[in-house]
This record gives sequence, C-alpha cells and structure tokens, in this order.
Amino acid sequence: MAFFRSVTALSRLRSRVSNLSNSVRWLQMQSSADLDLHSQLKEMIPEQQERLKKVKSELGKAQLGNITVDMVIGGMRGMTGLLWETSLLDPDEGIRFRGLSIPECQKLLPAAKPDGEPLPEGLLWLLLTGKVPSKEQVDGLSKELRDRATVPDYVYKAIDALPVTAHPMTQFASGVMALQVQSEFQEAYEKGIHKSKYWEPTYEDSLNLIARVPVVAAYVYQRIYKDGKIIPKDDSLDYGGNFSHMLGFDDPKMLELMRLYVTIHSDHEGGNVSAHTGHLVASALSDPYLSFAAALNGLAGPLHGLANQEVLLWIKSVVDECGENVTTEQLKDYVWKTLNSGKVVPGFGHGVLRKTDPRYTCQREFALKHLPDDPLFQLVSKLFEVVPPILTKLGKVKNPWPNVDAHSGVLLNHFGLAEARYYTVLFGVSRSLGICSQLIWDRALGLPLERPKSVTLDWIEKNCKKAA
Ligand code: NMX
Ligand code: MLT
Repeated sequence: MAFFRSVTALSRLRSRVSNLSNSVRWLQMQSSADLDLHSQLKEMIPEQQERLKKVKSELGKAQLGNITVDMVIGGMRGMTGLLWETSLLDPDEGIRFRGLSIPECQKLLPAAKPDGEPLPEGLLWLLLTGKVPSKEQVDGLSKELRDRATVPDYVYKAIDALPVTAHPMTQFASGVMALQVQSEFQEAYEKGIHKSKYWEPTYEDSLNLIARVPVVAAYVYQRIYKDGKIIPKDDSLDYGGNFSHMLGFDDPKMLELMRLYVTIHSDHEGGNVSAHTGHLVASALSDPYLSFAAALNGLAGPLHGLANQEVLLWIKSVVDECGENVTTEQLKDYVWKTLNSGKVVPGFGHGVLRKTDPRYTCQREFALKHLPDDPLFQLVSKLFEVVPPILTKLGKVKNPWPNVDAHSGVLLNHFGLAEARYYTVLFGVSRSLGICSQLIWDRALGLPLERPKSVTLDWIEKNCKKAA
C-alpha cells in the first residue's frame, strides 16, 4: 500500500513538474557562469530579429480577427493590435511573465531569503531575456542598479518647485521628466547614431531609469508626508528592499511585501493604459524617460493605477460610516449606495480578466500568512463575498471579480504606509520594469511608429450600413 501511495505521489509530482516544464520549456535555468544581462541581450538580439523577419514573411498576412464598430467605439476591447513580448494575459488564468504564472515566478525566481518573495531584479532579468536567472546573476543586477541610482540635484529642485499639496503622481512624473535631462538615447540620436544601434542607449536609459525611480519616488514620499530628508540607499539591500528602506520602512515583512509588490505590478501585457501609452510614445523614438513619464500620466487615472488609492479611501469611508465590524448587510447597502451615486466600486472589474486576478490572490496569501487578524484585511475578505454578486446583478459588468488594486492598500496600511494618495507611485515604480523591458525590445526589433487609422461617426454611418 505504502508502495502504491509513493508511486502515486511520485507520478503526481512528475506531472506537476512536467506541467511546469511545459509552460517554461523554452526558458533556460542558468548557471552563474552565464553572461551578464547586457551581453545576453546582445547575443539574443540577432536571433530575435531573424525570428521577427520570418514571422513577417511567413505569417504576415494571417488574420487575427474581425474589427467591429463596437470595438472601435468601445475602447478597442478584444481587438488584437500590439506586439508585446514580455508578458501575456489570459482572461481566466491571469498574467504570465514570459510564460511563467505568478505562483511559478514565486517558485522559480531567486529570493532574498529561503521561501521568500521573488526579487524584482530576477523578474526584470526574466522579462528582458525570457530566462530564469541564477541568484548570482540577480545579485549582480542588484548591485548594478544600486550603482546606477544617483539622482542629480536638479531633479529634487524640479519636484520642490511644485506645491507640496500637488498629487504624489504629479510630483513623481515631474521628477521622471527631470531625469530625462540625462537621456543617453537623446544625446546619441542628436549625434546621428545608426538605427541598428538604437537599443544600446535605450538599454542604458532604461536601466538608469529603473534604478533611479525608487529614489525619486521615496523623495516624493518624504517631502509630502515626512520631514523631506532623503534616506540614503543601503548597499546591502536589493531593489525592493531598498525601496522600502528609502521610504522609511525597515520591518523585514514590509521588505518582503515590497519585493512581491514590485514583482507583480511590473507588467500586464501591452494593452493596458500605461504600457500602451509608453509603447505609443516610444514608437515616435521618444526616449525611455519621455515614454515612461507619459505612461505614468495614464497610470494616474482612477480607472487604471489610481484605483489602488481609491480602494483604500473607499474602504476607510466604509469604516468611517459603519465602523470596523461592519455587517454583511451594511456592506451590501454601502456598495449599492456607491453604485447608485454613479460611481464604480474600485478594485473590481477588468478590461480583459474574467476571473479573480492572480495578483489579488497572491496578496491575499501574503495577508493570510503575515496579517490574518488585520481588521481591514478582514473587511477586504468580506468584500470578496459581497461585491461580485451585486456587480453581477447590475447585468452589464463583464468581470465582477477583484483586481490587483482591491488588495494592495490594506497590506501597505498594515505596515504603516497608510497614505493612500501615494499608492499609485508604488505601482509606477514597479511598472518601469515592464515598460522599459519592452521598450528595449521595441528598439532591438526596430518596431515602427504606431499609427492606427481612425474614423468618424459619419464615416461609420456611410460605410457600415451594408456590413451591419
Ligand atoms: N463598479 C461599477 N461599475 C462597473 C465596474 C465596477 N467595479 N466595473 C465595470 N463597471 C461598469 C462599467 O462602468 C460599464 O458601465 P457603463 O456601460 O454604464 O459605462 C459596464 O460595467 C461595462 O464595463 P466592463 O466592460 O465590465 O468593464 P471595462 O472593460 O469597460 O472597464 C474597468 C474595466 C477596470 C475600468 C472597470 O471594471 C472599472 O471601472 N473598475 C473599477 C476601477 C478599477 O478597479 N480599476 C482598476 C483596474 C486595474 N488596474 O490597476 O488598472
Ligand atoms: C494593469 O495592471 O495594467 C491593469 O490590470 C489594467 C489592465 O491590464 O488593463
């Protein structure tokens, strides 16, 4: 019997491993002897350029679906129109970063400690190369990012020129624009760089930008909410850990939360507002700073990244009105009150996802492990039960389930980062990893200017009657 049990267990394990290895079959686990990130990319680019050429010549005329008037009027929902290499979103399963789901990333990417959360640098390596890095490679990249993390004085002065009451995203995006002064791409372009070399200064700008945005973001936090003093980086810490440290939070659990946070918010394929904006602006050969600042301005909208701010403010308004021990009935009434006043329930719904966002699920697991008794976490859990049936009842909401933003605020709040208006800045820091990784590939593959065709209502009325 014991023999059969162990055979069954072994075959279950084998099938789990083979499922995992199927989804990552093209990924390579790497040894510390492998090349550094820049050299790896240099080696990969000619292969990928050939691959793109082949796809164009062999599959260029393949149809990817019909474009309907509904799609044109309805925010291009369901219309495939972008090439985005770093991640792909499945409506039911959620995001896969270069083929790896979030639980797979948690298993495979190097962590700061045993069984810890993935290091965002490891994810950056994965996004850029499609390969899972070794711990040594990730440590090397952590150091490289720390070495690049020097922010010129005029960036702080540009932020200081704004009233301290300006929204944190306005201050952050202004800081990113000020970083642009050091763009190597812009300088190289002005000197006449050959287009085959565009990716090199784009890589430099991108790594510098990724390294510097946590410093700028931390300054914005200190300026608005603390005494305005800069907390210097700690050379013993990784990217996510250092970001938490520069914000003034050194609890080891908060460091782990920040690693998870930066990893899971980094990329969500190409069509979301921030990624798409970054890609569009970059397609005009705008440098990574200009492109990323534009992306941030999209992220700052309440239907996109600002939803994380809206969620915590909304949860706090529930507590203000009904108290922490709000009953299910009170909660239902509050949700209906929100809907009846013409507002959305923040943190629920999605343009593509049709199930609970796995980024919500992994944050819930983090909460169950580290803060199961937190009253706001318990409220978030209650909302998971109460909100979806109500949204379903409305009859028009395509996805009643919670998204990434429904959960992040209560985790940050638990560790003392309670200033909800700041939350989208954290999302923005993380998104630099995804947007910049794809931007380097845009340049390496020589992707063209983005310029879709638009039409007028007149045009639709005149030309679509027959088709209808
Ligand atoms: N609360 C109330 N109404 C909603 C919600 C919601 N959470 N989600 C969708 N609807 C409404 C939506 O406003 C639309 O109404 P109308 O026809 O009157 O304009 C209708 O349902 C159909 O919308 P969908 O096709 O289901 O969703 P769509 O793809 O247009 O929008 C979101 C997706 C994410 C913008 C939408 O679900 C929403 O507004 N959610 C709340 C805000 C939010 O959490 N955003 C964060 C998304 C994740 N992120 O980080 O970016
Ligand atoms: C994102 O992470 O960008 C959001 O979930 C929105 C989206 O994917 O459209």
